[in-house]
Amino acid sequence: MRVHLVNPSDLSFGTAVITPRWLYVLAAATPARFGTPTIVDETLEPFDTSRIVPGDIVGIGIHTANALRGYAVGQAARARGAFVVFGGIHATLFPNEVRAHGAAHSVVSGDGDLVWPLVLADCESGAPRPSYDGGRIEGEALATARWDLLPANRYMWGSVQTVRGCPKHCSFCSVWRTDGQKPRQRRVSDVVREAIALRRRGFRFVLLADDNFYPVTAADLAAANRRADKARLGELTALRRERFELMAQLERLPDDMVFFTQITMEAAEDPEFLAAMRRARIRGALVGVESVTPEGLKAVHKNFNDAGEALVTRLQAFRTHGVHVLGSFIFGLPTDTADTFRATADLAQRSGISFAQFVMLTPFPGTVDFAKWEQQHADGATINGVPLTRYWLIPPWQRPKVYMPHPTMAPETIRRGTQEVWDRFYTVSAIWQRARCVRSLRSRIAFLIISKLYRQMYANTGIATDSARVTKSARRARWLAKIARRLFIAAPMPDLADSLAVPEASTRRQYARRVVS
Ligand code: B12
Ligand code: SF4
Repeated sequence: MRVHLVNPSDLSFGTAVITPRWLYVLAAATPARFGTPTIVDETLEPFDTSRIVPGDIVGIGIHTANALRGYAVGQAARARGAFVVFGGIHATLFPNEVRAHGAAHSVVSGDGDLVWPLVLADCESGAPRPSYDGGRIEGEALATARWDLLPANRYMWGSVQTVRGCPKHCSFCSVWRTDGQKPRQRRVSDVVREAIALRRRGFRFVLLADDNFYPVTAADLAAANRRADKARLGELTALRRERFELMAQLERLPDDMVFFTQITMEAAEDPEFLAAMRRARIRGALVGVESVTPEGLKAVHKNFNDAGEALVTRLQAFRTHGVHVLGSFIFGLPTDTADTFRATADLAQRSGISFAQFVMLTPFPGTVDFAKWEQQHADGATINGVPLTRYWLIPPWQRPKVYMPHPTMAPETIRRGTQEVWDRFYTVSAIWQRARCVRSLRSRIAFLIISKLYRQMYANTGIATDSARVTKSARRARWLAKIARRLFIAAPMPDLADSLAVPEASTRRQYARRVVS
């Protein structure tokens, strides 16, 4: 009885940028008696189902974008006599669909870390249950990934989660609903131990795969401080203190290590936090800018962001503190007009951000936007018999690119406008100008290659929908990735000591003297 863990993907590049974390977390949660799981990341190569023998267990993790491929894997695995178990955000949201389309014996909702051994034991005894609730477990219980199972020379960046959950409630995002609004921070020493394990294998770059690295803002603390009951203030201060503790420990790691995270723009108002990020070598952060206008921000329930010139100032604050910003912008908001594309491109260019992504508003299940959109389409519009409200079940090449009806713009106008902004932001001359943020010629060339790779892999605006274009685009991305890998991977440090992960209490005291006010 072998355990296979499969990360589904329609496209396989042979190489990938970031390690899919859930595979290595579930591998860690697999009890030793089941042997070492076979890990299959289809972004590298397709799953060879002939390796399955009857009685094996196939665990498949899906989000909305790869659900359909996951279902095909599930059906193939069941046909070969395996127990098929699904988990991940999409399985959590649509367990019945997963059973119907993915041939699942079992669907696990929520966090898999603690429930996975139980699922395996039930499969072993031949009686898996249809559903398991993994719940939202505390930060300390989140498993430490098994990086010893990583294949050599395939990925460029490791991924380590430091906190799960986000207190905000953006209308286009499902995280606060699935992972919850309470930040669940992992033990600092667990996080650092993972970073050490990755550096031992030559990984210098690590994505802190968090929902929001800055869950307690300066404004939250000030508001809690105004309350007569100081209990909340105590809780928030402790959470903040742990963030600083973590950053103080990251600072002690080999100084060629670089981290990247996701954060809200509010961190720009917190120079103490930004300074700690810089010391910890958190050199980059994805910041959800979303819209450059106040109306747009209101539409996505993101009033805590700034617009216009105040936005430029906030974004520049990151840069001043040595944190490169990957700005994330959304097009197709009801308040957008034909001018929004140009205004956004201009602002992105002059705000000092290093990278940007421009996504088209997509109703992801589990979000406020999805619920509204689903109601609007309750009339039953279909594509090849599949309801539009279940668009992820439509094969990718037939899927529309824009779903949300816009009051003034046609879908093609939004798609084309978005594509043009990507093209404009990533011309060689624009990238070269931005590359001045790094010093040496080598670093500037690296910046150019990374920018082009990013553009190639993530500008998913629908232009590359026919298979010839997809193949060409994949070939180019693979070629760029080969060059980029050399920039990211360093000589392994097998002797790096675990003792770099200092037990929390000691740093907490040092830190308390130094930082928290
Ligand atoms: C890191 C990340 C990325 C990285 C992924 C890198 C990589 N190779 O993994 C990058 C930046 C590339 C990325 C891209 C995108 N992402 Co993303 N990403 C994340 C993020 C922040 C963390 C994911 C992670 O590693 N979590 C840590 C692991 C351990 O947690 P987990 O995956 O949830 O797994 C746990 C459980 O779900 C469960 N589980 C998972 N699988 C399985 C399987 C089995 C069998 C079992 C039992 C349990 C189980 O157990 C695990 C351990 O507890 C999540 C936010 C989030 N909260 O998930 C968004 C998130 C997954 N991304 C999202 C989106 C929308 C995207 C993009 C579409 C964005 C875009 N517009 O381009 C693209 C899609 C790329 C693609 N085509 O696949 C959405 C997905 C929404 C949805 N309904 O599907 C999320 C939830 C963020 C959000 N704001 O809503 N992303
Ligand atoms: S978009 Fe970011 S800030 Fe908003 S709820 Fe999601 S994770 Fe939190």
